[in-house]
Amino acid sequence: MINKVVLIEPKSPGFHVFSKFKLPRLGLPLLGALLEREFGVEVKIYFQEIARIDWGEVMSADLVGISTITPTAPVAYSLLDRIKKESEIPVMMGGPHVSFLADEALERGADYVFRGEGEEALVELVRQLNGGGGDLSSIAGLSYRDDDGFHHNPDRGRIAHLSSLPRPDLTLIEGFEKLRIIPVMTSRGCPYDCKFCSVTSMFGRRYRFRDTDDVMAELEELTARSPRASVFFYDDNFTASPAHTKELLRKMKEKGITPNWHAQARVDVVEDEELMTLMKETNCVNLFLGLESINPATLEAYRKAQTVADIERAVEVIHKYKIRVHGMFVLGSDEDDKETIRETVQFAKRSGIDTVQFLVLTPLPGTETFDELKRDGRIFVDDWGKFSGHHVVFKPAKMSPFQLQKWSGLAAMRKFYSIPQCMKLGVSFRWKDMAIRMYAHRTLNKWKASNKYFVSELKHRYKAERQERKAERAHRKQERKDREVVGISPEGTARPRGGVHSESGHPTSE
Ligand code: B12
Ligand code: SF4
Repeated sequence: MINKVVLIEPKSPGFHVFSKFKLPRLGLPLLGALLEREFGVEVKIYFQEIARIDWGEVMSADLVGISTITPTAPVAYSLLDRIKKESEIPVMMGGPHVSFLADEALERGADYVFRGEGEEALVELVRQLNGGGGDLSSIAGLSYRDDDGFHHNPDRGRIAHLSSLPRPDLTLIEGFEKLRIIPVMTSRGCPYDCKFCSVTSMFGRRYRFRDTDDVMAELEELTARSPRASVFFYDDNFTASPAHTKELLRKMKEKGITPNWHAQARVDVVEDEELMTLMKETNCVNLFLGLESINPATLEAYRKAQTVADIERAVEVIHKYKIRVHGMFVLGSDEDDKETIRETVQFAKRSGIDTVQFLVLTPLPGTETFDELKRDGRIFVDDWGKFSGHHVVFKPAKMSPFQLQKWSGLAAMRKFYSIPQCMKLGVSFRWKDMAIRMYAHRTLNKWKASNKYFVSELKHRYKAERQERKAERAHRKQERKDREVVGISPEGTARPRGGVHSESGHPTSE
């Protein structure tokens, strides 16, 4: 009988620019609320970023669940190892990493892996574990192990009515009072299809939203409990249905529930003036925009469905409404080189974007980018902890991994968050912006210090590959000369002199 369930969201492996803001994903608080509602079980959630795991609690649970995204997978597996070594408690895993790599999680020792949305499958599993009858093979979306090996049941359809679910219960998280930003999610899915993003394979392209009254009830409750906290709408594209978003914002305005709020949106948000006005009136402080690049070929390669002109206009219009812009860029497409990266960084500095995130293109399981780079043998790092958007883990087309690391990601952010840039803001009395940039500057220094080894490895590899190429060129030149001397044409059948193939595929010099 399942009486107690412990759920864990593992810690990030390193620093990122917004490490300071502790934000849990909503999956576990939602699943916890559901388990309480359906089975009346005791649920405890550990979000490792804000609370240490109490191992006494874990070891006294009847079922443990671990949620993981790709960069947190190594920590997730080490937690799994410990539970498996010290107990016989069944462990289940879920989240966007294991959803696409269920075999990996089963091999590491997980008993159950939930692929995709976990709510309905979890209820079915607990019902069976409680002796409710049925067979594990009937639970769609579940992968599991038994004496016959690993089993992957067929995929499960996505939840049609999000408002049939309970509201995520943040109070189940140990130390929830420390959360200064409250997450709320009003929808799932995204109608777009960006090549590097796993949202659509996880939550679908059909945009599903919760009933507005359901969201309002949640906002009312959360803002009453934490009147000074701001709200972060986690929706991947908060304004994908402008009519629906406006309905919610009108209700917030009518009821006077207008905490400071932040959301993720696309550049097309500025096409609707009424929407922009309502956003401002309800206290939208910050919009997180997936700008990605100002290289048109890269935007096309990512299938971003936006132009550089759209980006410029969006930043200008949003600023007119006195809303801040957090620009998120992804550098390193097969169309990017040193120049396009430099131009993108220059654009960010020039355009007046308030804060930025320059991520390195990262092949995340479940994306076309991952499938393509893996198929072509271009992924050369196997530590999932490095798949954080801050490390180069694949071979770019127009530069070496070291060059991409050097020019983009944190290096690009260091330019944006440089001391002179901070001083500039200070001189124009933009104290808040200055403080954020100073903080980001310090975090970047910490990142640099803790990733010295990774970067120097890339550098040595780059040097070695450059030397190999140089030697190869010299070797070819010599070969041409030799042919000329003995009178063989370049197309002739001279004995090949290729050396041992290096990992990069370039023959090494003999
Ligand atoms: C909010 C958010 C953030 C926040 C907080 C993140 C955090 N705590 O990790 C911030 C802004 C800090 C952030 C940062 C990053 N994020 Co983010 N983020 C999100 C976002 C928009 C919402 C998360 C959420 O609450 N989802 C809603 C809940 C309901 O879904 P869920 O938690 O996945 O749970 C469901 C299922 O997965 C499953 N499930 C999950 N766990 C479990 C466990 C069990 C036991 C069971 C049964 C089921 C189950 O059931 C749940 C209910 O259906 C998602 C996109 C998305 N739509 O999910 C991206 C997303 C999670 N982020 C992503 C990425 C890549 C990042 C960054 C690496 C990017 C970066 N460098 O900035 C960082 C890494 C942060 C870190 N922890 O190391 C990717 C992860 C993909 C992957 N394979 O790793 C996502 C999916 C977006 C994408 N583009 O693909 N992120
Ligand atoms: S990157 Fe944003 S717009 Fe593109 S598919 Fe993902 S969530 Fe949608």
